[in-house]
Amino acid sequence: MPTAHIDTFARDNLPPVDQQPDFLFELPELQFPAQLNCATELLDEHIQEGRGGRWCIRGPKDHWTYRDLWERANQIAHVLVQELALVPGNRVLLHAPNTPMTVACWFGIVKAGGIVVATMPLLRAKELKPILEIGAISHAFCDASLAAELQDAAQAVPGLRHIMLFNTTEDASLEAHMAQHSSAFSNVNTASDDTCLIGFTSGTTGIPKATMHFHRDVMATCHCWPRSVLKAHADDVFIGSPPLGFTFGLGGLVLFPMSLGASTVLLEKAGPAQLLDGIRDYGATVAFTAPTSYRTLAARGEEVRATKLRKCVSAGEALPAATRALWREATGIEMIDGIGATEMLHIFISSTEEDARPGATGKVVPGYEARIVDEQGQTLPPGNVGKLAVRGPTGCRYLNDSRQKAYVKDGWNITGDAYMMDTEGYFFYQSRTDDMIVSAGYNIASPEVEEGLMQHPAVLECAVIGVPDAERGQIVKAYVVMHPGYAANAEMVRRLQDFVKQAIAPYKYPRAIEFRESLPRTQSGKLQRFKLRDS
Ligand code: 3UK
Repeated sequence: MPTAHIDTFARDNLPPVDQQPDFLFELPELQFPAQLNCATELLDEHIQEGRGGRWCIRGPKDHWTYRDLWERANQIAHVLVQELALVPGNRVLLHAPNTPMTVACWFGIVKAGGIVVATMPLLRAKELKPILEIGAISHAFCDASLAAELQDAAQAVPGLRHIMLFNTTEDASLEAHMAQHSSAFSNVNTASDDTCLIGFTSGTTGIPKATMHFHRDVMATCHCWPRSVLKAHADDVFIGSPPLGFTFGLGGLVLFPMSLGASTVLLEKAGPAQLLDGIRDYGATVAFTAPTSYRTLAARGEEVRATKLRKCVSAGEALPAATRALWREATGIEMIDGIGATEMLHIFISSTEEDARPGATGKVVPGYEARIVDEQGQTLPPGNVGKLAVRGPTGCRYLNDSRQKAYVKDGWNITGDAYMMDTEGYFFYQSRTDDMIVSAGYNIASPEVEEGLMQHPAVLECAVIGVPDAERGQIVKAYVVMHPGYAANAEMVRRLQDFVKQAIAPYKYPRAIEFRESLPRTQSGKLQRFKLRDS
């Protein structure tokens, strides 16, 4: 296929063909042409078809139409090509909170044939440095408020030639440069299998893994889950908390609304309280956030009921049945749960509100296939717990990484999750395969114990791990954050233990319970059980 990349780094570092997953393109909407630039599809098309005057992105400071975004993205593409000597295929770091300008940079980079590497805003120099190195990043756009950490990281990375700051009044700002350029730009005619984004995996230990995604992958995610499960429309207003450096946020807050011609609300700070304010103030109808955020917001159900919110998507972590029920009772809204992964770009198992089953993530999203396999990769019959294996139009391509062989086996993506599929094709999350606790010979999945605890009114959040024990190998230990107003004492420990014994098989109860003020989480909101293990 005719690549437009002059800098062939991404293509040169793709996993060998025999280590890549199978890709499925059976659906009619997945017939991609040889040349495809996803920025043209998601942005320019709206202008050409007369929708330029519709709202596209709103935030506390800016309200932009599709045309406003298009003009700014075009100017940014000119700055990259004419002033910063970007050639197609170069990697551009995007280090900024969720703002309209961040999205303009995203599209400017993609229009110019560059590869976006978007990062979590709170990353420190120490975490940015390996990203700069692994991605061989040549350019960076950075919100001025986050410049110090990036500049610090860049000192030891000579390959990073240009850092341009925005959201500042300095003369050298990106905005000042943009003002010198035309608001029209002719998008680079990339191949549908040219890489346009590299997503770094969030939050676990060790060296970050860089996942490569093509222009066609971006469009495939827009054509699959949003159409068959989310079913939003052009008049919906999207909102949510995940950062754009996390593909959950990029899809839910930018790609999906734009693929529909809908509008999106970007909040720089999106804790539960700010999210509720945003939902109310902007009339948001579709929300994307993590299970704990819904759990906290459920306490303000009456206020949520008074808004226009109608669709609530939960992903990133397992959604406990208790949280689904709590949210429905508090707000009247049935949640849409979905499992996605950075390697897969977005959600591949999920279900609509009508098909939701408590405790199940859902069914496989049309366009994807999923099965449960044993250690040898053999398919297990329904009702058995095993490893989740998936394939579809998107899949794992680590950038020059030996861990590719662990994620992709026989063409299937092995997500690292233990799941069970029932006879109707519903998939039930058990745990991460490495979060299985083995106590006195029993397999105990951490989330199951957490779910049992969470049904107790005193428990705001909790995390369960296995800790070494001379007699049992491991015992179940729970870290619990209490709702305000409950006493964290020995009596409460006993009460919680008794409660869990009533809720699930008694042998799974937490033999140890420790109270905490908060739990360690990644910037994408995921519980870091390994940090508790090491503590
Ligand atoms: C876990 C879930 C149970 C699961 C993501 C939606 O989370 C995303 O990507 P990550 O690479 O993590 C992937 C892993 O997270 N997980 C995610 N969603 C669920 N477990 N139920 C869920 N609903 O262990 C998975 O392997 O950070 C989520 C869209 C895009 C994403 N990147």
